[in-house]
Amino acid sequence: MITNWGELYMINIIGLGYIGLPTALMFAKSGIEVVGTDINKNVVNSLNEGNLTFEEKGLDELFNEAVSNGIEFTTEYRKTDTYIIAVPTPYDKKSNKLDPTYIISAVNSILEICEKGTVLIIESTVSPGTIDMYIRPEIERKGFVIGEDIHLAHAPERIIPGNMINELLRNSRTVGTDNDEIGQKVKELYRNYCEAEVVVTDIRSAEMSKVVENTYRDVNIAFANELAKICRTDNMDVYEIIRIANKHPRVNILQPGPGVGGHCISVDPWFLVGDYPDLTRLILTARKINNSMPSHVLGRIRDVMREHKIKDISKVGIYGLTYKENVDDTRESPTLQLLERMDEHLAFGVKVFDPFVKQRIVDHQFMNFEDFLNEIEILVIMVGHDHIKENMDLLQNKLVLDTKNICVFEKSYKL
Ligand code: SAJ
Repeated sequence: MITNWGELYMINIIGLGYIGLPTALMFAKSGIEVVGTDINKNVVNSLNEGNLTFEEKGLDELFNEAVSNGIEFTTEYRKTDTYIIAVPTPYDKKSNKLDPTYIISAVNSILEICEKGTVLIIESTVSPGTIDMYIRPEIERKGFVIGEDIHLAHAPERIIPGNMINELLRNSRTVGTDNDEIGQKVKELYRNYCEAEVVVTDIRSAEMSKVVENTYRDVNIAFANELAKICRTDNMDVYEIIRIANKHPRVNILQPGPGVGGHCISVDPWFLVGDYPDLTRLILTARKINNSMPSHVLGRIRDVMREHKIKDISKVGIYGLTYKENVDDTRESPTLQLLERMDEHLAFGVKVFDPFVKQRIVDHQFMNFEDFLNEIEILVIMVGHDHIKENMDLLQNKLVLDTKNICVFEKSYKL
């Protein structure tokens, strides 16, 4: 394939996690030569042995197609004309600021081997201004001229775990660059698999719009969670109220739940709070409301125990350890936060089960659903996996606290 910045003979994708891997597979499936690089040997070995490192609908088939198209996985960086960086961007919980260490390190490794004319695309989510503040100086310090030797682009991903492959194909995406010419070229690159609109803008707008999208969702969920608390005090049905309100053509309230987890929505708003502390009262309050939900669930567990005179916490079973349904990712999971709160209140001994989590990560975690059910009287649904929806009949003789509003029994307790 020929691109206008030269002959594209290969893309080197740096970081083979939740974003980098599916993206690498999509490019490989489209016929481009792809090398996937990750510093973690275990990840690379596992992929080379044909084993995926996380579960995702449709990923197996995509992986097989990419492998038959010759995708390579390695711990090394490769000399090529196009790099896509998809490494983690954690945030510092004290300063609420983004920690750019992994991106800087990836950029430096690329600069050691790349030639003039290289296009360097950052897909990792970054706070607005990160590329100006950390990435440009790093490139210039090494003697490269941006816009001549290195072309920079920010193309934040938008895919949602659980529906990644479909969204890679069909979600519109954003490409931020310094000039429209490179923007159009990067757009053409993504057109190899992306069927939707690709909007070209400047780098700062691309950075900001990505963070804004996730912050918008966090604020909307916080509104739903606040409504859930209001409705609880006066025994109103929050789900019915949201359902009716959403019939209004200009209202679209999301669903309340046990908290907001994952590495995106529960993290990105903090970037704005960290960088604009005096201007983010709404965003900070939303974060606090969502973070308060595991404690609200704990209060509801106590209500159910009190009503049924159950004193022994080991009769309580928590269903779901992942941050949301039908994924195996437990990062920032509301259940882990709930278990922490329980520990703080000396409520040890609660039982836990999640069909997606195959390793033991907490105390009293069961690997078999029926054994788990046999031990408990109160079941707390924290995650709405299809598995629990398909096994509702096994819950008939349990007290169910359903924080996801999926349980069909009339007697179930809600948030
Ligand atoms: N949640 C609710 N109520 C809702 C929806 C979600 O409580 O109505 C909770 C979920 O249970 C979960 C958390 O919010 O704990 C986040 O889940 P999610 O499904 O809303 O989003 P993520 O974090 O899996 O993916 C988000 C997506 N962003 C938006 O929808 C704006 C995705 O498109 C992004 O690509 C992704 O973040 C990312 O990587 O930034």
